[in-house]
Amino acid sequence: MSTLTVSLPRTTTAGPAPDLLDADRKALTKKDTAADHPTWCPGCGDFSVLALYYKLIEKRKMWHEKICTVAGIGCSSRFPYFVQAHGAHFIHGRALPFATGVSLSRPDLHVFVFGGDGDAFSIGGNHFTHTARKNIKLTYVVMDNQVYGLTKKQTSPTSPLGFKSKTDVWGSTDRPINPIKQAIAAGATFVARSTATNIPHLLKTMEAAMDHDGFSFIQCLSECIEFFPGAFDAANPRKGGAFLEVPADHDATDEYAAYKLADSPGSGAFGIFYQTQRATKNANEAKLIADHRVKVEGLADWQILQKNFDRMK
Ligand SMILES: Cc1ncc(C[n+]2csc(CCOP(=O)(O)OP(=O)(O)O)c2C)c(N)n1
Ligand code: SF4
Ligand SMILES: [Mg+2]
Repeated sequence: MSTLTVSLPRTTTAGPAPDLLDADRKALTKKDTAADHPTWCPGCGDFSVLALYYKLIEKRKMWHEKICTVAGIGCSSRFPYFVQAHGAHFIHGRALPFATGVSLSRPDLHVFVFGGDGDAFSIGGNHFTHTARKNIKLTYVVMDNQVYGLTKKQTSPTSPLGFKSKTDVWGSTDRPINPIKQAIAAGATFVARSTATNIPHLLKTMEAAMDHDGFSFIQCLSECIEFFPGAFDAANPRKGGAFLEVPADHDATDEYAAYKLADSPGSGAFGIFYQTQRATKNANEAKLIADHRVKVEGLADWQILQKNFDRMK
């Protein structure tokens, strides 16, 4: 079990003067948002995802005090350490409930969660389902390398059949999950796939995800060069593979069409499979609170509590 680490941004030259309007502030560059030197293996796919997060912060002019970067445990989940902004490196598989609390209590923040396939779909599988169905406003990028990297090669829920690892020395016999189908079935309102090897595609997908009002999920293929090299060569033109985009005529509002498209073999297609609008829990809760405030207007906090206790008698 890992301990919670919360990071706060250091003061930077790009920090706002108290009377400066957002429009007058200079976009944060990589220099302002990069923290510790990433400790990933040279060639790990996770480097690209981090570089694009810096880019996204700069391009979309997000400010330190408006970003929250959350992760669980794993190589990919080291992410918040490398970002100079508010964030937390939380318990294995529990990044989503932590981020849910942040998102519900601070609607003014951009909440991003990064993690691995084990973190998301094994130990954190239940939280993935419930965060999706509740439609919490946040962006979840799962850096899927189809293996447990940090703990040095165990089978993960996305490892292919026959994958040899420390937990399956003769090859995995368990059918892997399909994260896109899982997300659609759980009720996610934005479901996309991208890859760390296609920079423009991943940046575009991250932008679309952060603009979505609800739970946005990206399955981002990210190669573990150490324990599953070559896993995504079939989708990488530089390695002789083919990068297939979601067909232009795909109707992303059609849940069944999205599910069917996600059923394609191998790494499948890349792009937005499904996107719909449904009230977020953030909006539903905000309305509940506002409606209740009207009923208790003029009362002190202790009087509201007293009323509640009286009702329970
Ligand atoms: C409660 C708990 N159980 C198990 C572990 C050990 N553990 C740490 S990371 C990890 C899996 C990481 O795999 P993944 O989420 O795919 O991330 P990757 O390292 O591949 O990026 C496991 C099993 C832990 N830290 N805490
Ligand atoms: S073990 Fe794999 S996932 Fe972890 S840093 Fe190295 S290449 Fe990346
Ligand atoms: Mg992994």
